[in-house]
Amino acid sequence: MHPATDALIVIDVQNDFCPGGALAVAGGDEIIIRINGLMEAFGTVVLTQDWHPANHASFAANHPGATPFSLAQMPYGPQVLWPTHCVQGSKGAEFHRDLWTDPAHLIVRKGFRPEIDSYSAFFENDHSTPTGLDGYLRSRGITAVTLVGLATDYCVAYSAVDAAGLGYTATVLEGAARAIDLNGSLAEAREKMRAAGVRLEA
Ligand code: VGL
Ligand code: ZN
Repeated sequence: MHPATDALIVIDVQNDFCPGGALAVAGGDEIIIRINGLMEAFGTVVLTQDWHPANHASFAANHPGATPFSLAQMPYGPQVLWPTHCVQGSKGAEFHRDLWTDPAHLIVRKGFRPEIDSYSAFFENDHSTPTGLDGYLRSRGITAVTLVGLATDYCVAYSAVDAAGLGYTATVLEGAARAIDLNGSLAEAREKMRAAGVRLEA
């Protein structure tokens, strides 16, 4: 059992990020058994859910002529244009059926504003609009977070870097996460996490 000051944050274990989904991450479903087991060892468990409206600006389909996985310039910086995924209320946005959701104390939905994406569980992609998770954890006396889920190089990494920047001890369990790895994004994300002081463990 981890101390009461530690929280487990399970990032985006949703159908669309698992095999067969719209933005499938290789082996995305392999991590679920381990994540379920981890939940029992933490006094605070938070799940996040990527939750986009159909007109979301991160979808290539909403940029005429753009192909999925190309880059667009947004007011807040470069943004990868993704295949349409995790549309609010769709099957793809649901948690994978094997993920244990009963122990979750809080479910954070993110990416619901049409004009801005949110990889991190703490801040949207402008790096300044808060999701409220920091306030929740802080007011419960949490000082350390362990992050797992999908995808290692996007939502997990962004969340971990923000957690470290906010002063939490942040650990990513890489064996309980899987990456998209688009154009070297995994190596880049690991470098950014290390530089931010995130602990990378197996
Ligand atoms: C994610 C790309 C787009 C993630 C979410 O959960 O890592 N990646 N939306
Ligand atoms: Zn998304």
